[in-house]
Amino acid sequence: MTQTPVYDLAIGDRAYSSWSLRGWLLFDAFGIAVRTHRARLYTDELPHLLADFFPAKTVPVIRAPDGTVISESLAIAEELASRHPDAGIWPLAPKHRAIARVLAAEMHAGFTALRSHCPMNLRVSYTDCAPPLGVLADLARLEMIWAWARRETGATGDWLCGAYSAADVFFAAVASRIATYNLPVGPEAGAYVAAHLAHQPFRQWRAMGMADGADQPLYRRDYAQRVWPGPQPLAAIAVEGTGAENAICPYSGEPVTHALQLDGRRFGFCNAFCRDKTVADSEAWPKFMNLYAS
Ligand SMILES: N[C@@H](CCC(=O)N[C@@H](CS)C(=O)NCC(=O)O)C(=O)O
Repeated sequence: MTQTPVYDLAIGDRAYSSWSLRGWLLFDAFGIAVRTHRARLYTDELPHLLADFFPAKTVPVIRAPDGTVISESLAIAEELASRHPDAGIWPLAPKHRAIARVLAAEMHAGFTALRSHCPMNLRVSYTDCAPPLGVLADLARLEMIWAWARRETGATGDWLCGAYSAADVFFAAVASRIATYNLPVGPEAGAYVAAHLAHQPFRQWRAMGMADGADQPLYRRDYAQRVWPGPQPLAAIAVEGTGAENAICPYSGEPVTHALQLDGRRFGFCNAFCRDKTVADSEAWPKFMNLYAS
């Protein structure tokens, strides 16, 4: 039996690595199969993993099925779009595609005040982070180019250039920062942020980020906290033992080794990570929700 060739993708901690989020969305949101390899940032794990992806020095980096190594998120977007022209990574209409490229490129190169004052942290949401003028200027610029993109492309739905595209991929981590740091934006930008927080691939990444290792102390801020402004998770909790309604894991089909409890029912999984990502946001996972509905 021939197997579908699969890409390899190296990423950092899902809760904190905003560029890794972009790399992963470029596969997941466009239905391109990928095998993910995760290393913890600021440890030897990262150079160790990157040794397999020479000469990359940062994540994300991918290895294509033909062996080519591609680093830099923008290059990954372009290369995947060339290799998968039907995936819809860029809009089809030339003008819309050009606008989406402008947006992604400006994000890739800029917004340094926002990026340094508000590093991505998907595990918390603060009431206020006292944004300095540079951050407010970055927000004003974002609102301006988002509105420009919608005007020029006639986009009236959730996304900037019509259907979800690489332009939106590049702003997913910006949306998360606006949510985490409760940054002041107008209603149109607020709706765009809400669309990202509700987008299933983003919810899945965030759920995995909640389960993906210990907190990184570097990202800790002592601001007052509020409830995450995106969709609220169902009240699932991790429980001891392997007793569950299902004998096999809804994701892998392997025997159950870990369990969660939801609405007084127990469901099982074949490893702690898949159990914990489901606890973090059960509704993000259709295979689990099918089991829950059965
Ligand atoms: N310009 C790069 C940025 C990648 C980047 O800075 N990645 C961070 C993680 S979010 C990283 O690998 N940091 C580890 C390091 O710099 O040693 C891209 O677009 O992919």
